Amino acid sequence: MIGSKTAASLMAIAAMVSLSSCQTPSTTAASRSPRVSSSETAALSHPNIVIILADDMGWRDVGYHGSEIKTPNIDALAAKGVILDRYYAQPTCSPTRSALMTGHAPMRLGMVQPLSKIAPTGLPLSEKLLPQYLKEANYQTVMTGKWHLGGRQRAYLPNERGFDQFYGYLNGGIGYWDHVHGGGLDWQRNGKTLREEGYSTDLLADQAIKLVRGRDKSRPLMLYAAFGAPHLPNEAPESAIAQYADIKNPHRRVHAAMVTELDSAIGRLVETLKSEGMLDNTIIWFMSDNGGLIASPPPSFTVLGQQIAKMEAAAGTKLTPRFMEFLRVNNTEGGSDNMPLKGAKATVYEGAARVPSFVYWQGKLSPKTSAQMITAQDVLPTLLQGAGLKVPTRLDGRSLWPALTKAKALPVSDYVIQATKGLGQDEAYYRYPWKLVRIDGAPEALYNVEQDPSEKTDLAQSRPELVKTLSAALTAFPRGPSVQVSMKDAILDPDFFGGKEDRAPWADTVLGPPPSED
Ligand SMILES: [Ca+2]
Repeated sequence: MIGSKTAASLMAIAAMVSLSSCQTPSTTAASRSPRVSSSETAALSHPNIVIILADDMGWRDVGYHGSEIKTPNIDALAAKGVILDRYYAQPTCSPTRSALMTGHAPMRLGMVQPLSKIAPTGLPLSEKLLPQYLKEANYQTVMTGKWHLGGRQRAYLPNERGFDQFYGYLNGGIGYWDHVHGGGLDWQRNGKTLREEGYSTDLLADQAIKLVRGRDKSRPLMLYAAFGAPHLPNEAPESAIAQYADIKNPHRRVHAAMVTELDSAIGRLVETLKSEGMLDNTIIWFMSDNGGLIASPPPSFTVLGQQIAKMEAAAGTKLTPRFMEFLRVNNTEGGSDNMPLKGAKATVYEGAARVPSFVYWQGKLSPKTSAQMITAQDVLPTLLQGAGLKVPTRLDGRSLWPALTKAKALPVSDYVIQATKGLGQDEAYYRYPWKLVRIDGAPEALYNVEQDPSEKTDLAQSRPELVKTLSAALTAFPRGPSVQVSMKDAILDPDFFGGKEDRAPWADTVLGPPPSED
């Protein structure tokens, strides 16, 4: 078998992409509905839950982390909420989404890399997902945005996994205007392909707002707003890009515009929650799904040649020009900024996993910055406790809700991350504040990420016993069978984000019985 490790490396090198283009915006503001009294929602048995997920937003992509990017809506909400200064996602999309939805470590589930569009399965069907827990408590469960947990069989789709409503796309990334992923239109509502005009960030916000306004007011609402920004391709309205004319790097300039568009969308959504009288009974959790993508320094021709030869040998096929273009885009067009953290998306350094996040609940959570380490696998149990629901036992994550409500540090589960930026499977193991970094071919490194957030000082030589302990724990960590495709398949049909359609829409090629009529 071609090493899933090497397949993984390509998928992750590849985890992103498309050709940059700048087009005109098409923003449609949804019409306002009459104000609803706050007593209406306060009468609900449990609070509403809104998860706002950004895609590939780096540490210094938000204003409140000192970015040059303007995010006034995000900043205002963060300032009134509990800023999670040590929130950790996974280094790439599908692993983080797996942890969010299940409360389990993605490695246990075999979800260790971004899922290819041609992967036949996805997040194991044996898992119970967050919306399924919430439906048991009479929640309405709606999702807008990017799924990326399985899109080839109906049983893996959001509508089959606990969401009453789904509007968005199944795969890793789409063009912001063409809504295409890997040669197929990837835009749908509840399994039915949609051909809509518009900038995806705006469309997703419009739909989230519509679902909030149209909710059943007698039941609590769970909204999973999984925005696609600021993931590649770098595409934003000209008017948004014009705000950043002073940013010289063209990729950073468009990236900044994409983030500001996302911020505006979040502002509109929060304003809707406010006008609907929901804010005092709604937990809002904002987070990025992984660290930012940054441009890699170009390798020398010698190194590049060696890397290509190694990939081709591992995959058993030549790299195609199309795949080379895919690698070029992913390695050169990232416009994020993770400083002062080391590394970026698809590495196992802090810049890949430590991301912006905060929880806001008007009148219930006092504004503060929390130093509590909290991870993507803790979100499910933490939210369930916050909503007054039973917290399942035997999850990898644990509820850290008391750390949000009180100034109290709680122990966090050991945390494993994995990524495939190189040609092997890189991994890191956190036993906070310690972090063991294992990168294929190199000696294991040890960092104290509390004291050394930039991972400058490798303490492995001075703490050999600790290295041994953490290394054994990492080796012993349960590993589910990978659900990823082979490296050869990934090379022959790369996951371009945006571009021309060369096949049927993804929603039309899902295997299984058709969805019932709305
Ligand atoms: Ca992502």
